[in-house]
Amino acid sequence: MKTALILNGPNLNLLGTREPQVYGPYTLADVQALSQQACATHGFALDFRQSNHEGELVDWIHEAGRSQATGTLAGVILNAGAYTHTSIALHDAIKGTGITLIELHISNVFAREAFRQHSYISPVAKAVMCGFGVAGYGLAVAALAEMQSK
Ligand code: CA2
Repeated sequence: MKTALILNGPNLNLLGTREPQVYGPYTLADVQALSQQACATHGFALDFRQSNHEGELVDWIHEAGRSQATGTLAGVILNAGAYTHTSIALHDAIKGTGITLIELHISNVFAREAFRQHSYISPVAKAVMCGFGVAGYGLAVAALAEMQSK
């Protein structure tokens, strides 16, 4: 069974505590539970992580590159949070490892402030999803399953 690695960046541990009009009422634990259900449906093991530290996210992408090389990884779903809009380090890590990666955002970043409308992740992602609320996590797992047969 291959693993879907879901990585969450800064402040996503605060989900459900503020800004429900933007991100919904759900906590990150709720998101993990729905991701677990989607992974069970699609035959993946789930590895679900969150970090507020850019370097830790970079290290996890390197780890994903090694797992992809050994054939144990289905791919990565990354909500890089605000690092999406700032991190050349994450861009370089994704490009350098060549991992299959879906960029995910809970909100529609294109309907928000101008600074959220540029992503350093999109050019090195296989696909980009945003604006589906936390349901996007389940949809991204389904998309990862679809990509396996390609
Ligand atoms: O829409 C998304 O998923 C984002 O990646 C969320 C990031 C934001 O910086 C991106 O532009 C879009 C922010 C996550 C922080 O979420 C919070 C939730 C509740 C309270 C405080 C922060």
